[in-house]
This record gives sequence, structure tokens and C-alpha cells, in this order.
Amino acid sequence: MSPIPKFLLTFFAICACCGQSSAAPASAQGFGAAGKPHPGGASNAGPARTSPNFVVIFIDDMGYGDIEPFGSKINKTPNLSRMAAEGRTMTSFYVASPVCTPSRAALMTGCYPQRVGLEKGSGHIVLFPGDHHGLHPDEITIAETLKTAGYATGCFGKWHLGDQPQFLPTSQGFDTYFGIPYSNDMWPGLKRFQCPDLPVVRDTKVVDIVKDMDDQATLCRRFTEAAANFIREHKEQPFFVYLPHAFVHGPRQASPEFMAEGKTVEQAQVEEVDWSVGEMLNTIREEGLAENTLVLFTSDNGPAGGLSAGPLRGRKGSGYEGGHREPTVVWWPGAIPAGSTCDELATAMDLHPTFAKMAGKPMPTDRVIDGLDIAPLLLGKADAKTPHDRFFYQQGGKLAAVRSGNWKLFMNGELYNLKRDLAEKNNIAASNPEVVSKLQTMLDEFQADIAENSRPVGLADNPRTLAPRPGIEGDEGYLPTLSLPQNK
Ligand SMILES: [Ca+2]
Repeated sequence: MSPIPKFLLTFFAICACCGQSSAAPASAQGFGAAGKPHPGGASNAGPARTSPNFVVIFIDDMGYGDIEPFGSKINKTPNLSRMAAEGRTMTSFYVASPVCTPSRAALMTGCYPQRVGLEKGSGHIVLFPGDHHGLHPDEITIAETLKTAGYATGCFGKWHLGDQPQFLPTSQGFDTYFGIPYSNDMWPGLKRFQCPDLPVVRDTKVVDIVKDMDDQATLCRRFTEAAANFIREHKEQPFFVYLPHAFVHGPRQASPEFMAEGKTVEQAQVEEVDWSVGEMLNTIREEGLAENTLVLFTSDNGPAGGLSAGPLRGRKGSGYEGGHREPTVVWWPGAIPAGSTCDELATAMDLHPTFAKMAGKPMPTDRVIDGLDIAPLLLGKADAKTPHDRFFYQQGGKLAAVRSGNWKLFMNGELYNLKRDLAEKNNIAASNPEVVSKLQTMLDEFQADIAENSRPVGLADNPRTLAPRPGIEGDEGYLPTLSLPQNK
């Protein structure tokens, strides 16, 4: 595997990314409104269900400080403010990597990206069009686990875990998929690379091309509408909706009604994302599903240029808090305490085991899973504490730091106390040798564990891009982007 090229450092500046099974387990009985039968359950032959629907809204490159519930004074996000007022803000919710592909691999599998061979792409920090790497088909995703519990599963938006047929969402547990297979800047407009046209895919077929910025501006609305339609069509059965928006990753343009004089495109895009949240919650309310649906809003990594990490140090791509800690709101009226806040450490990797438990399904036991059940945190159980005694940060596809309690130690020896120093300004390693030693042992243990217990990345033979490069005839037009010379 080739090392991360030097140009990445500058590339980040200009481009965001490239830049136990039973119907009603005893454990589910405590889930408040989850105890209510699902609409439709009563009319079905089987027993009434007690597990909720799940909706995960996963924004691309939005920072910790970009929405009102997390302090934004710039962006107007009334729908997220209402979601927070009716739900719970998670102020120490982490993704497992500060860039797209590894973060998504961790969300889907419940594992650190190194565990599943996707700490980076094949020749770059993330996957590219026609990449011969992807999430291994033998990995078990949230969607696959929930399918075994009878959930309808839909993915609407940016996937970025491989664009070959065996890697696409419909091969990884989703009944249906509508979206773009990787980042929205991986198109002919990305001058450094020879990218193909940016395809819009339904299931496995290319159904449209994102031709220009006006097309880019439609992506939030189109993914939202597809996800809302899926909810309406599947309201009689449990469902899992994964809505990984292409917004607010560059290049950015919002729908005309969100663009206005004096407003930056970043503000317009964040506000359109807020509209999307409102559409999803309104659809759920209108269909009478509010008390049976858990919705979680977060971002895949820290802010790219033009967006805000709020009080945090670091941005997209960084091992500092700004790269990993995400603005997270969780909503489930009647089950999650309204207007509450949780500062306990939780991670996107926890969603797979947590949803599995709520759905009454076991996690696989033949492999290491890093995520843990955070239902007590989400549901606001009294005195609930994080199940994690340690969390590991990444940078450049490598282990960067560990947090244990309020302490955070970097591989380079920097030590911070996040309770007293959220902005990671005061390196206090010299005065805390015992803490450094303890956390260094955790870093060493993680590396030894990964060396012993990691699984292979998925590999594709003869990969081809889903759409051709414009103007290139025949098979040559479908050559993998990373197999072609880069432009200066
Ligand atoms: Ca991203």
C-alpha cells in the first residue's frame, strides 16, 4: 500500500475529502415508548413489535459549531433546534475517523476502520471512482443486522464504501439505494484527477449524471424526498433509513430558495440540511410514527473549509477534537427525554450494537466489534455512564490519539485534559507522567490488538468506474481514476 502522498496536506486545504434474537427481548422492555406496538404490528400475524424504526442523518463535513443547538449564531437551524428541544444533544459523540470513507466504514460495521481494512483508500486517504478497494462483503453492516429483524432498509445519499457492484449498498444489506457512490467533488471539475462523470445511482444502475453546480444543488432535496418516500412506503413495517447527505461537502451550492444575498453558500447549505431534518421529522409525525422512531443526526467528520468546529481545535482530517467530535442530536418522543443533554463519550460505532439490541438481534460473535451499547445514554437513564474506558482517534489513516476519561494523549506525546481544556491548548504531559504512561499503554495495546485482530479490505478484480470520463470512448473511459496520471 502506498504511503499518503505529500500533496495531501495541501489538498485538504482546497478539497474537503479527497481533499440474541427474539421478538421482544427483556432488554427492550425498558425502552419507554418502544414498549408500544408498532403501527401495523397489531394487524400482522406475528407478535407486536417493541423495537423502533431507525433514521440516521449523516451530514458530510459539518462541524461541531455549525448548528444552533451547538451554538451557531450564523446558521438558522430551527428544525434542529426543535429536534434538540424534543430530544437530546450528545456533546461528546465521536466518529472513528476525521475523513469520509473510514468514518462510514466504522458507522456501518461498528468497528474501528483499521479493524476492517478501511483506515484509508487504496492509494489515497479515501476511496476514488473505480477503486479496487471497498467494504468487504463479509463484513456485517447495521443494515444487514436489522434486515434479520425484519426491517426494510434504505440508503439515500453518499455511500463512499466502494463503487464496484459487490461493495454498493444493495450488496451490503440495503434493500434500496439512491445516491452518489462517493464524494460530490469526484467529478470532471476536480482538476487534479481524471474523474468520470458523477453518477446518480438507483440500486446498482446509473440513472442520472450530476452535470453542473445546478445539479449539485438538487442533491439535498432529492435524497430527502427519496428517504421520506421510503418511510411512507414502509410505514407498516419496521425500517432503517440511512440518509448520508452529500451536503455540506464541496463543491457547494444550495437550492435557489436557500441562497440569498448576504448569505454564504455554507450557510445556505447548512440551512437546507436543516430543512431536510424538518422534512424527515414531519414525515415521521404525519405518518403517526413519532413515538416509534429513533432519529439520530450527526456528521461524518469535522468541518471542511468555510464551516465551524465551534470551540474545538482542529478540523476535518485532524486528530484533535474538531476532526472527530460531531454535532449530534437524537430524537425519539416519549423514549428520549426532551430537551436533555448528554456529555458522556459515545461513538458512531456504537449505533450498530445499540440498534441491534433494540431490535432484539445479537451482534456477530465470530469477530471483534468495537462499538458498545449506548442505549442507556441515548435514553437518558439516570446515572448512565459511557461504556468506553478508551476511544482512539485517527489522522492520515493512522492511530493519532487516545481518550480515557477526560485525558487525551497523542502519539506525539501531547497530553490534554478535555474537561479543563476542551480546546486542547495546554499540553500538560510533562507534569503528568503517570497519566502519559497509562494512556501510552492503551495506544500500544490498540496497535497490538489491530495487528492481531484486523480483517481484510474488500478487493475487486478489474474495477471500472460507474460512468465514463467525458469524451473518452469505449472501455478506456471507465478506467479507475487512481490508475490514471494525476494532473499537476
Ligand atoms: Ca466527509
